[in-house]
Amino acid sequence: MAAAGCSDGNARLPLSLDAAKITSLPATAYYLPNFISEEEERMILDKIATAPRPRWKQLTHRRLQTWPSDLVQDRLLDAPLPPWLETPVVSRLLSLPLSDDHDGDAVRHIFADSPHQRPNHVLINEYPPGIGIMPHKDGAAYWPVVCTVSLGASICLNLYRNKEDGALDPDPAWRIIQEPRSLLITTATLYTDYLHGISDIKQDLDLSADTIVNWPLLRDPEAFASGQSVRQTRTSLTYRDVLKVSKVGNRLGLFNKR
Ligand SMILES: O=C(O)CCC(=O)C(=O)O
Repeated sequence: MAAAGCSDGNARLPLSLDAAKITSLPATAYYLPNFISEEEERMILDKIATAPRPRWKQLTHRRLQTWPSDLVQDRLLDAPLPPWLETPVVSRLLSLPLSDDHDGDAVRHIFADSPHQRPNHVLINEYPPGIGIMPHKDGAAYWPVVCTVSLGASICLNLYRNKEDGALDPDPAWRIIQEPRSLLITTATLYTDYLHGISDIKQDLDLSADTIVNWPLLRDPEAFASGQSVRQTRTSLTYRDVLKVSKVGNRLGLFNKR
């Protein structure tokens, strides 16, 4: 992957997202293995760990934080993200051109066409070994671009499709390895037509260039050469643009569309 000059420790950004495209998928997705540095990863994990306890929502096997807040009827109450979720991730996302040929024009980034031209919401999911997330779609609350930064450990994300009768095909159509410090961007029909999920297993298996669509883009494919990867706790940040945002002043009068 062509790397632009980047002075952020061991983060390495391509010149544009073109170079990071996962070419064997039916719609646009990008994988950037070195999106943040180890130091940035440590800083973000530390902020997550020291967030006030009520920030955590405990599910049966997994816990999550929602920033700046939960959605209410698919609406977000207008509030900034905390600085540690803005920098470096959002600033870096907005600095990355979609394509090499922008010819001196303003950089068109991945959120250029979204309502707020930037992500305004972050879900933080923590996955202990053996725990995943059921196949699902993210629904109508968001612009159909999801930017996922992985922290702490690798995990395999599965993309699923429905069969002709509408039932979920339990065999993943595609599998994507997400290494720590990587960025995965999924868009378009990958958002609207396909489901995504993570298996509840302690080891990801059958990993190879034939089974993993982003194999050519991995930072360290050698780490998966045995075909197996033992899970450790992995934390993900998913950045999205919530379509409907309400101003605080309209909280009770619900809701001023922006
Ligand atoms: O942790 C991930 O990579 C996936 C998270 C996810 O599926 C979601 O937030 O909807």
